[in-house]
Amino acid sequence: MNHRLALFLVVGWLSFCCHVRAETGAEAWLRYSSVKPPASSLPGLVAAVGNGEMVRTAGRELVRALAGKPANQGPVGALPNANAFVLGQWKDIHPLFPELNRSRAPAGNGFWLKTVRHGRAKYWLIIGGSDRGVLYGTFSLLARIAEQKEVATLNDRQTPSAPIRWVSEWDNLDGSIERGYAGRSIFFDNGAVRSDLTRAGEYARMLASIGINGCAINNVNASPRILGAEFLPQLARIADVFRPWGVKLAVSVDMSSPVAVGGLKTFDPLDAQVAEWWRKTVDAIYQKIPDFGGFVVKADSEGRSGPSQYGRNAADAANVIALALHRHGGLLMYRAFVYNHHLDWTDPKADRARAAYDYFQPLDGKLENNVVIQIKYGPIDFQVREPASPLFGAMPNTNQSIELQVTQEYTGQQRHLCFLVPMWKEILDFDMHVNGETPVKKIVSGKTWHHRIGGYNAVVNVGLDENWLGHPLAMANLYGYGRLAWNPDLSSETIADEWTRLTFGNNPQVVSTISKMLLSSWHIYEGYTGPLGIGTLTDILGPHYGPGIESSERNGWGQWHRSDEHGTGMDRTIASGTGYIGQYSPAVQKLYEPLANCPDELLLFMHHVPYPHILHSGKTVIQHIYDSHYDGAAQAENLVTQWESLHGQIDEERYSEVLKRQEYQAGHAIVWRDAVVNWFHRTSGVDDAQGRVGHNPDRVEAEDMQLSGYVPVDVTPWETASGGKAVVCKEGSCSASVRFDRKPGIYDLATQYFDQNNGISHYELFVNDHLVDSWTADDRLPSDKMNGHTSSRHTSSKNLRREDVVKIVGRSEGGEQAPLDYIEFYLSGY
Ligand code: GCV
Repeated sequence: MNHRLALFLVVGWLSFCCHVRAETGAEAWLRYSSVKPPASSLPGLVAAVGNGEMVRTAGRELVRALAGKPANQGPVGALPNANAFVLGQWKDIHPLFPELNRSRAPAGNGFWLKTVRHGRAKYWLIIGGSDRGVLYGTFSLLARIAEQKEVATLNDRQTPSAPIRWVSEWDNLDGSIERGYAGRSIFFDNGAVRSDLTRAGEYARMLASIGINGCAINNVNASPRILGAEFLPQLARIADVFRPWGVKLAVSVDMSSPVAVGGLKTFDPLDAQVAEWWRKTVDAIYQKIPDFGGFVVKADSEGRSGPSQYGRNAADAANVIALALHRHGGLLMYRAFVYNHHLDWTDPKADRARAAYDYFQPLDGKLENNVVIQIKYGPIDFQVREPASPLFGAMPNTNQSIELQVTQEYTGQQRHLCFLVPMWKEILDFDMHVNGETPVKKIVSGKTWHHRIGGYNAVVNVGLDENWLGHPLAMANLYGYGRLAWNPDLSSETIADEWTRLTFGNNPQVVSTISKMLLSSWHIYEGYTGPLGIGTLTDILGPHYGPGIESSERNGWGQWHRSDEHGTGMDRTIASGTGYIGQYSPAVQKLYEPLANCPDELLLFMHHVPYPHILHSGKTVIQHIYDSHYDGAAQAENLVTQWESLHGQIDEERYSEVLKRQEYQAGHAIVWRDAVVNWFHRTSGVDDAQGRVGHNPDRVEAEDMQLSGYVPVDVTPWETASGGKAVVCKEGSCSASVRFDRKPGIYDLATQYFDQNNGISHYELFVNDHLVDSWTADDRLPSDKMNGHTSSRHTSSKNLRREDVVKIVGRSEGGEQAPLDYIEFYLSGY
């Protein structure tokens, strides 16, 4: 026989069924824990046909998943005469199975899962259009088994929706990660590639399992050193651990590299020496890394160098690099995130949202055919709600890809649960109406305008934390991203269900509870952070985490919402505003331009309206702002209850890890709620129809308590502390006390304090001088000040009687002064 056929005998799998191990989250959705007794009806033989590295990887993965050790490994002459998995490329498999002769080959990186019978033997065929297809088919079959779906009879063909399915990591060479929330880089440390790349290999496996085929490993704010000659062998080591999993290595490059590492005097893209430098540099890369994927470029953006320095444009810049890559089949992903961050706030026509279209649309048709314009899903910057970028509909002669963000920069930084798949789907399904029915997913796949390339790139920013992204449930976003890039027609419900089964098992209560939590979480987060398309009302000038309502205003960054005493929202209309809406096709203009048509959820993105403006929902804008924040915070609290209902049904490790984060989120949602509603109340002067804003009958301000050592201080911005004030303990140990004067009963006593990252504080709660609870504020929240990033909540439960003295004692270490904001008493069960 012509083809190499390696046979693996899976031994010992049944004995693995009940093995209990600590769940760290490191295995993500590849736990294979439910690949068990249906196993008995599945074969114990794996036959890999062909010589490809990825086919061998796939064979090993099957054996690993089935919890067996490979035995009798090695070349054999013929198919086993017993039930077996048989995997390989179409060209290698179909000669072995004459009955397939009249069938179509799977396309490209697609696969075909098919069961066939030969005499007494039954074969589970995993047929790839390519080596990668075999790998993807194998993971798909394993997922089916793990989700306890029918696998006895298979006939499933799948083809990826788009050729580019990449991830990007914003890792710096020193090992830090821009907008990373799960530890340090798995690739770099101390200016070099890590010596131990085990995690990088594991990451590639995880990416392959969801069909990802490229990974740009370094920050788009790129260090030119990445292209230095001494770095190349190090990059090659990463490519080596990616290769078995079909993940191509890519890097982000800085436009000034010809000067910074090439020693040239210019990086003018039209200079012949510069072109030559890119050609030589790229040739050297391909010599060491023949399957190199290409470059990602951020230029003329947020202070990065770029072609504008020489009066050139993005096409000039992209093309010179693209030509160097083209000879080797490499791609140039040029980011459309180009805007002026010194915009004039006083100019009512200035609008950052217009920037990508204004800059790139005139370049349509001027880019080499291996250039891909990489467009963030919305025209601003990964906000909790944005419309689809108008640029998707505006470059028919250009390859495009959509940029999504798995790392939750503006959506809770993996301390808040925010499953982004429903949001991404709204964008991908949005019809740009540019050429018949043209949803974004069809445009970026290349199908609308018949481009050979196009697709997806998402910023992920996994780190060295064992569970990859910090919050165990945040991994649903990475999984969901890969699944959507593979097939954007999958529903959010299907993706949530799949991920939960693979990650937590098939217990129906677990599956339905976690799916429900995931599916509701984006709207919950949107509700208490930035409703009606106003943008995430976070601290734009800081870490983009907690509330900072006014931080976006009166500066050049252009993330404005222009709220004042009269009204709120950006006027982006053609008639009276910035004209942004005019960048869409006429059909989409009709949706957004007339106030009466504009959907509520994007109203404040498109229009400036007075607070009493009535929404389609029948509520006024201001009442919606109040209600959505109270509802959102209440729902965040309810996520805790939902999670608690799973106690005992999943492993204790991940249960406690998630519980801790959900409790934190519930507390921080209150911080968000109060900051936003109080800010709008003060600004608009309109009362909450339900009387909640400004009335907190259960709350006692720290500055109103009896203080010993503690002194009151103002907090900035004022809306991030109750009453704008807190108390701090400048030296030693201080206390704040209050006499309890409410109905006796069991109370939840919530202490609101600030947990800065420049010190540690210790708190003790006493009732009548008996120590009731104590805790330490030592989290690494992203600020060294008292503000919306650091405001935190600790809840204790206690039976209280009238006249009891409740006292909090704070003691500080370092720069954090055991700050207190308020305490709140809630009768338990209410
Ligand atoms: C890597 C936002 C982020 C930056 C990021 C930039 C980008 O502005 O806050 O950290 O830079 O987007 O996407 O280039």
